[in-house]
Amino acid sequence: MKNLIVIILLTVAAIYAPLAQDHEIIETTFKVFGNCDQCKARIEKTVKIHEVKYAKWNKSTKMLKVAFENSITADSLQRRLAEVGHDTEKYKAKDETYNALPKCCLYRDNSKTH
Ligand SMILES: [Cu+2]
Repeated sequence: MKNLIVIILLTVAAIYAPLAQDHEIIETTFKVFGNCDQCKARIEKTVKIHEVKYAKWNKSTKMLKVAFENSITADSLQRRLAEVGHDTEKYKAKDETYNALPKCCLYRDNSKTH
C-alpha cells in the first residue's frame, strides 16, 4: 500500500513538473503612446499573442499593463507595438507606419485624449 502511494506521487510529479516550469508569469507595466479607443483596441490586440495572459492599456496614463509567460520579453512586446505605429519607452515607430494611422490616432501631433 505504501509503495503504491509512492508510485502515484512520483507519477503525478513527473507529469506536472515540466508543465510548471514553462509557465512562470511576468507582470509589468510600460508606456505606450496613443490617443483614443481605437488606439486602445490596436495596442491590446497587438500584444495579445499566445504567451500573453493579460493586457490592458490606460488611455489617460498611456500605461500598458501586461502579464506574460517568461518565454517572451517585454522588449519583444514593445517592438511589436512600434511595428504597428505606437511609440513605446524603448522603440519608436517608423514615420511611414505612424503616418498611416487613422487621424485621431496621431498622438505625436495631437496629444489630447478624446
Ligand atoms: Cu487612436
